[in-house]
Amino acid sequence: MNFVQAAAQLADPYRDDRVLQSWLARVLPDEQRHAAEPDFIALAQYAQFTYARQTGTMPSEPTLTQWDVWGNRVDRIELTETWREGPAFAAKHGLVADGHDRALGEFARVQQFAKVYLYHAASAFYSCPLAMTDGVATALRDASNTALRERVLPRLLSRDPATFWISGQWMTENAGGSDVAMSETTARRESDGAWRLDGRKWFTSAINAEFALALARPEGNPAGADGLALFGVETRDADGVWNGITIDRLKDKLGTRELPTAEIHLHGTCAELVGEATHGVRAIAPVLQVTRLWNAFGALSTMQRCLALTRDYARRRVAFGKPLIEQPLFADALAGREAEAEAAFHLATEVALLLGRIESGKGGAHDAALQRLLTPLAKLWICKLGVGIASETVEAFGGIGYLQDSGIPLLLRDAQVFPIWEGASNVQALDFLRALDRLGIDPLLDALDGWLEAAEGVASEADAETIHAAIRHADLWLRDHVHDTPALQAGALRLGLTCARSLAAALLARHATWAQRQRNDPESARALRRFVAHGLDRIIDLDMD
Ligand code: MFK
Repeated sequence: MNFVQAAAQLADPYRDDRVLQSWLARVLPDEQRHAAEPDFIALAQYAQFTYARQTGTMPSEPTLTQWDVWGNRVDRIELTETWREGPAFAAKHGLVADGHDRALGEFARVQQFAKVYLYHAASAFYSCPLAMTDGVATALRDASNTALRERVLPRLLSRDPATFWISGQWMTENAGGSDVAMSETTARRESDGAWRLDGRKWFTSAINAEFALALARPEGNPAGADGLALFGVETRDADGVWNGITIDRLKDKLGTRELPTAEIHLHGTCAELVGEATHGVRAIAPVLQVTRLWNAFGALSTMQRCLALTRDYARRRVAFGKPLIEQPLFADALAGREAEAEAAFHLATEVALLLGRIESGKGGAHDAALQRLLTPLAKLWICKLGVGIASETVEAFGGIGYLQDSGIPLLLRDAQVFPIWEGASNVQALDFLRALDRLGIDPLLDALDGWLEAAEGVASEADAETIHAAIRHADLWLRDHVHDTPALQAGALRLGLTCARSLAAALLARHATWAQRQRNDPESARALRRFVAHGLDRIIDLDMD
């Protein structure tokens, strides 16, 4: 009888996730956690259900039918099963609504992002339009076009599948993925005051959205970012007829293949100004602040899935006389990845906590500065880490991990979008410089000191000193290069990675101290030691003369 390897099973992503459980116990008040728990459990069950459903099969993909049999242009999209389930599931479990629910107070974002973390890996990237919907809702909250706001916002925040809308964000054009100021789409005002958009949008996700925010340049406005304006577009009328939109094709992507990302043309598309007829990039920035945090949580969710599957497989797979998990080298490498993911978790969750504090009115200027500085750091480091861990997961599964129907390659192909989606890592690094220019590094230094103070007694003095030394180096490097823009920009990624890792280490140290003292749990402290040993400082002083 030939040997057949038992397949890896997915452990309960809620109950069996030590890192999530420990963080929720520290941060979310008991009463609120109790109220949210049925949703957390339902999300975890859905993750296990979809994992079992997809095992051994290749996921289906959306299809575009441009013409009907009579020759009418219809541009009809057929969605996959998980995507058809998406709207009802997301609305019912408040994946967008929670973040904006004032009744949840300062922990609205904590609760929401705990759900995002549980849902993303199960969602076949339905999390993408939810991220956009959340970002667009955030931008619309302050829109001066009250009629638009009052019509659209309740739909984006609806918990009722019958009224829930998802939104897209149409920024990217052929000329500008990163350099959005190059956008070519134009906006003209009709004699009756209505706005019409003409142009081509090059990466619209998801094209089945009912609403979108789009950048376009009103006729007569100057070139550059300030000459763009932000418009709201309802994509179809009540009969499902497209609003002057034709879908040229669906993108043939490396991953995220269940997500219908389209190239479209706008032909006199009816649109409404969100606010003023200029400064569209400034107006869309709040969308980016939110969607970039979703990116980080998507990467965390992917890492959690990768690590959970690897752990399970390593218990089942025997090689050289014992399970892989008992092989010192395998166990060491896995613990290293877990430590990285745990530190990343505490960075992203701190941003979610800060966002909720600010939006609920509980956070002050220091929180706002910290949230602005940490968001690009979380996006750039955690999204890159997600690719690394997904790649290591393929390797951990060996030959099976390289086979499509194991489902493991999908994790890697999907993860590769994180460092690209909503601004590549270089854009994040430069955005970090933009934020530093306005706010300085002091909010980060002060926060790090506070977190390490809270960690005294559990984080070793040597680890605390390594963390301090890395951030001091970042501070000194910044001062040395402050008047040398090319050098500053050339080193921005290294600076960003150094700051992200140091701050994450300090946050992990703070949490490890709480876990040790309140739960007698030494695991986070062990993770901290490993994480610090991997090295925090990524700045290399290069003499570029
Ligand atoms: C899920 C899978 C999806 C399917 C596959 C997807 C594949 C990828 C598809 C894509 O195309 S993803 C790429 C999406 N594109 C981006 O994320 C944009 C990347 N570029 C940037 O983020 C630039 O930094 C940005 C366009 C936002 C600004 O660059 P500019 O043109 O140099 O503008 P500028 O003058 O620096 O900033 C304009 C204003 O916005 C300033 O405010 P003021 O007018 O008050 O001075 C900035 O402070 C503000 N701003 C910019 N970034 C901000 C911000 N404010 C807050 N937070 C930020 N992050």
